[in-house]
Amino acid sequence: MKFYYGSGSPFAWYVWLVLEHKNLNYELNLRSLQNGELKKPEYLAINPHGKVPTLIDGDLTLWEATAIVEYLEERYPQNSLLPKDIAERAIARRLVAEGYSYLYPALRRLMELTLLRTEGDGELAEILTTLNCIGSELTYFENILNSDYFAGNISIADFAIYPLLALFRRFHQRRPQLGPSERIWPKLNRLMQRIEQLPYFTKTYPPHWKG
Ligand SMILES: N[C@@H](CCC(=O)N[C@@H](CS)C(=O)NCC(=O)O)C(=O)O
Repeated sequence: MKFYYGSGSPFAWYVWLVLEHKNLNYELNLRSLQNGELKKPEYLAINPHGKVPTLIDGDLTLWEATAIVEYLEERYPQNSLLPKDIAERAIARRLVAEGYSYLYPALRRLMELTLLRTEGDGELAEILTTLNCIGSELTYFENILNSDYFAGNISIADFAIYPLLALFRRFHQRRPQLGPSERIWPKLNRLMQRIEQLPYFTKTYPPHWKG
């Protein structure tokens, strides 16, 4: 398998954690999110949207993180990341959708207003509104996290949501004046620690976040 990812991309990180959890062999291909290489014909030939992640497995070239993870789960059922119970599986999938439909767009906006800019942050009022919106989403996830993981055992929900939480923590590390996050969402913080203790976690850490 060939796995194309970008450093710090939450969608790619999700797939990467799943590949590792399932103990699969893959070739890692790092692509820059900034220098335009994702929009070159060579890359567009494998992913018409010019985005990461992309997975190539034999004759199949697949993009869209959730589709890739569903494929991996069906094709390589070992170390399953979906609960056995049908209702619980639905809830795990719902959590992934909620993370990507509500939390991610707000995080993306926050990044556009701050870390992705080359010359100074955007309007403070808009940053604070966006932080508020992220805060509501995190409180929602905090309130429904009632065991070690979101859906009982470790599942797709934890691996989809963890990179979003890590992105938010990184924002606070880079902009400490805008307030810490750990105190406010203690259960989410413990979930992060659990994921970070997984034996393969360090391997998946975004290269440009190291050091
Ligand atoms: N819906 C896609 C989203 C992928 C996505 O937005 N990837 C971003 C990185 S987080 C990307 O490749 N951005 C580069 C670009 O748009 O040029 C998925 O689930 O895979």
